Amino acid sequence: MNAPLNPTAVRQQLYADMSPQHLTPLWEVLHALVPPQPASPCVPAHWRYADVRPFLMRAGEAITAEEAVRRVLILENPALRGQSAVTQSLYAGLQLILPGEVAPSHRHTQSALRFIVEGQGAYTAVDGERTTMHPGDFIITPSWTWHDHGSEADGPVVWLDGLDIPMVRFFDAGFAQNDTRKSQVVTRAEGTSYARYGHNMAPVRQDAPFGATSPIFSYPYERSREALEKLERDAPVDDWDGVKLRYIHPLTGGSPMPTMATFMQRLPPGFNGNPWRQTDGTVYSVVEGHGSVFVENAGQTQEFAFAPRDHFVIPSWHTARLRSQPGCVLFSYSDRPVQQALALHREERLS
Ligand code: 1HN
Repeated sequence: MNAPLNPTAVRQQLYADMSPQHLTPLWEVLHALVPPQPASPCVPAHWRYADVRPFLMRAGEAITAEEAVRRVLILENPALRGQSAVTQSLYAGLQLILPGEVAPSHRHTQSALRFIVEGQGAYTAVDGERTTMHPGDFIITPSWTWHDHGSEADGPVVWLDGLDIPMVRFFDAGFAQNDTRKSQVVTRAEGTSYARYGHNMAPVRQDAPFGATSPIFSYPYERSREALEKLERDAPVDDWDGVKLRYIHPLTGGSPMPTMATFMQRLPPGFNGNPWRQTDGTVYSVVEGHGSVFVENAGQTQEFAFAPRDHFVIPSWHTARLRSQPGCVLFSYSDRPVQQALALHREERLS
């Protein structure tokens, strides 16, 4: 007579026998597949500029921009090492260009944003138009547009690159090409796009030249700063965000890129914000001032005390709050437009 059947043994035998057919029982993984709420594998992380900058400068001695194609130190989420990802959907890196260097022209379907962190006088060229970089400027490279960078500055220029690389990889939808030219031929005067699209006006007979991506390549910090300062003085301050605005595609009012939303906010002096959580994991670049972000997940709270040019990431559905004694300015980006298009985005404001 056979021994009585033990259900665990029966199941283990079933799994082992069907495994060669690439079959797996759902009931063993169901809970992890549809968690009651987001359970991001990402962790909160903080990159102090004082710690990162020496490595950027060493990279500047170790390799030229041209050899590297893009001389970038990737900000990898500590829980996603090796994946070139700061969240599950987003990439972040700090790029260095030195006087006289060129980062050669290429194009890809991944969209990129540049947020200028240090130095000025470098340029990026997009579709034949150059834009000079200044700290705090937010610059766009639309999907599938030729772009190269160069520097006629007298010192190092560093910017944050934000790309949708993990998202495009997820969809297996990426294409890329190198240009035959090192630098693009300039075909339009600097500032043309901003004059056309950056003044609450638009051409009378012309469609959006980059479709879903904003035709404004560069959103100057001067303008954003001015708006936030005025609102901080003259309008109510939000208890969660301080004074916060989103950047827009001027012809649609939507996000400047189809895959990424960008924001700039000012926390007034003495700001002690309420906590919130949202499904879009968000990367921050500290523009001015000092402060702290408190990030809580599963009962654990971490504090990151930040300074200008620092970067930090708040993963999906982690509860966060911001505090600043002297006041500060923060730039941030996330995959919110994608989540909104898919009707997945959720935000909860707590008190
Ligand atoms: C890229 O093209 C740039 O153009 C920066 O500056 C970072 C990371 C991965 C793939 C392409 C750039 C990038 C990148």
